[in-house]
This record gives sequence, C-alpha cells and structure tokens, in this order.
Amino acid sequence: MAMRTVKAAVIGTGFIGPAHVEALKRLGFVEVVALCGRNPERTEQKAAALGVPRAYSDYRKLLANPDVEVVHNASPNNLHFEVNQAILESGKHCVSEKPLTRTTAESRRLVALAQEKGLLNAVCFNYRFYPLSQQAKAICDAGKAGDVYAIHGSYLQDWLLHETDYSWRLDQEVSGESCAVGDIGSHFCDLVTFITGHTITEVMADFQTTHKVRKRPKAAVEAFAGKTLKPEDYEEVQIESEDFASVLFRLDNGARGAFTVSQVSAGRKNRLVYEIDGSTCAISADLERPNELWAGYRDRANESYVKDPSILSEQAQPYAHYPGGHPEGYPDAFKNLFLNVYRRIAGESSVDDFPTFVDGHRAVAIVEAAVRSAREGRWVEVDY
Ligand code: SOE
Repeated sequence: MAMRTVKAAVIGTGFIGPAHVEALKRLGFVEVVALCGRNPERTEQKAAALGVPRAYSDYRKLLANPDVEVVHNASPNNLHFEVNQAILESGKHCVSEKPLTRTTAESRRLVALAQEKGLLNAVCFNYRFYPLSQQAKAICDAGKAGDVYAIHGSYLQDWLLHETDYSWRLDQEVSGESCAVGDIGSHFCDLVTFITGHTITEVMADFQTTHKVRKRPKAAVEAFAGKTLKPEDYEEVQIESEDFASVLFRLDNGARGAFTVSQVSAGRKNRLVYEIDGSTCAISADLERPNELWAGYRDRANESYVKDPSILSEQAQPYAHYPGGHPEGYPDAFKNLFLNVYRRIAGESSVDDFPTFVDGHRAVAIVEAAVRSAREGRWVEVDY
C-alpha cells in the first residue's frame, strides 16, 4: 500500500536548507509545501528554483499554516532554540539541524518539551546514514569488533584557511562559543558513539584560533562560497572561537580516544576519518570515500568492504539503494535519515531509528565540556 502523503516545510535558505528540500522530494511521499527565509526575495527565488509552492519570511506565519505537519529548522545556530521551541509549541514535528541549541540549558529544555508534547524530534547527524556507517555499527552491535580499546580520528576542512575566509560560524553570538568542535567535532563524536554504543564521559581540549583577525565580507556569504570577493569587499574582525582543536576523551568503558578538528587544513575539503580499535579488529573509514570501510586484523588478512547491498549486513542493507559500484554519498545520507523520520511520522515504523533531541543534547554537552576544558586547561566531565 502507498504511504500517506506527509506535508513538510523547511526554514533556512543557506547551504543546508535546500539540501533538506531536495532529499525530502526524493522520498516520494513527502510534499514540501513551504520554504522560509529572512530575505523575502531570496526565499521566493530559492522556493521557485526548488519547486516549493510557498515562501515565507516570518517563521511564525509558517507555523500558523495548518497544512504543515513537520518543520525542518535549518536556520543559523542562534535561532535553533527559539525556532525549535516554537515548532513544538505549534504542535508540529521538528527536524533540527545540528547543533540542537548553543547551550545545554536550552537543549535540556527542548528534550523535555518534545517529550511533553509527544512530538517527533530529530537532529541531522547525517553521517550515521552512510550505508557503511551502518555496516560499522552492525559489526560492533554483533560483537565482531570485540571490546573497544580506543577511538581516534579527525575531521578536517579547508574552507576557513585564509584570513579572508569568514562565516557566521566564527561569530560566537550566532554560532555558539565553539566553531570547529561545535560544527564538525560534534559529527565525529556523534558518529563514533553511534557506531560503538559507548558514551564520551570526559574531555581535555586544546583550541587554536589560527587567524585572530579575519577579513569579513561586508555582505554575507554561504559556507564554502567566499572565493570571488575583492579587497574592498572586506572589513576586519576579531575572532575568539577556534578553527583548529585537539581533543582527548575518555569513554564510559574506560577506553581512551582523541580527535583533531580543523577548518584550516589545506586540501582537506570535508574529511571525517575515524578508527575504532577493538579487541578483535579495528574499523576505519574516511567519509570522503563513503563507499568504503576497512576492518583490520592482527592474525588474519584485513578486510575491505564496499557499498554493495549484496555483501552488507541485513542491518545496513536498507541504507544502500543502488548496486555495488554505483556510489552513494552526502545527499543520499540525508535521504536515508529523512526516510526513517517520515516512515515514523506516516505510522510505518514504531522506532526512533534516527538521532533525536536526546542525541542533539548529548552533542551540545560534549562541545560545552570541550570549551570549558580548553579555557581552564583541564579534564572536564561531560554533564549530560
Ligand atoms: C560547514 O562546516 C559544514 O557544512 C557543517 O556545518 C556540516 O555539518 C558538515 O557536514 C559539513 O560542513
């Protein structure tokens, strides 16, 4: 039987809002009825380009639209709490971009509100939804990696390499206190804790602000897009948040870990690499090569998985939609995440097999602990 049509709206017209619209359209049973953004002309244009029938410039008006059942919040971080809260208060299901909020005081309130309202709540930790992330989890769930001894890796980008690179993510008022750890370290932590089922209990972080003064474009530019401006298009600003960090961490089983995050690593575009050292095998992936996964053994030959549904575990198979040799990547992960969310909304699934506000809150707590650790130069317990 065909799934019932679910009507959705997306708030945010920057880098990721349109990616949500596109992924939702690919589900087949979701109608994106509205797009909302601050700038009316730009929102009209984007809505028309994406084939979305209505454009709003005030999210409160959008929330008053009784047709809309689910709202995606892809606004800048400083609006996450306020908008997520308003979505839930309006009785609509909420899919929030990460971070769930800028502080745990706010994320705790949202977790409680979502529970009180009994509404679906999701946070877009999309990297869980690569088929081979699911395969890594299936290996760990089945005990095939053994006990987790250590986790290490990095998440490197280069879009803030030059002093002329600027983003609202560097503005603590808008983004929250942390830039690199909040923006990309949160993905690393979510992914490795999802795969292993372990929790990060303590962190020791060292932050670096590579460019303490940056040249900010006088007009706003989207992430990854500030490459075509001239000298007169900039003004100087002081930067407080980090664009590089090293973080040691401890897990709930006593195991140790470490990750490096950087937005100033030339040539690394969006390279999340993790390695999980288990007592039976190590599992590793580089998410710029999302169709590959490595398992390493001491006493037998190493294994190399490819994204081929015919060799994936039953658990990972549903996340691969094309045969082996037909790569699936970033936009497909959003589709997979939203498929789980909307199957639940349509009543076709009874489990929250997607990151919820609880996971979003956990990520905010880790970032908050890392910020405090870097400031105070000591280990800090994560206060979930
Ligand atoms: C920008 O750093 C960004 O778009 C992040 O905000 C995303 O979460 C990450 O997936 C890619 O990079």
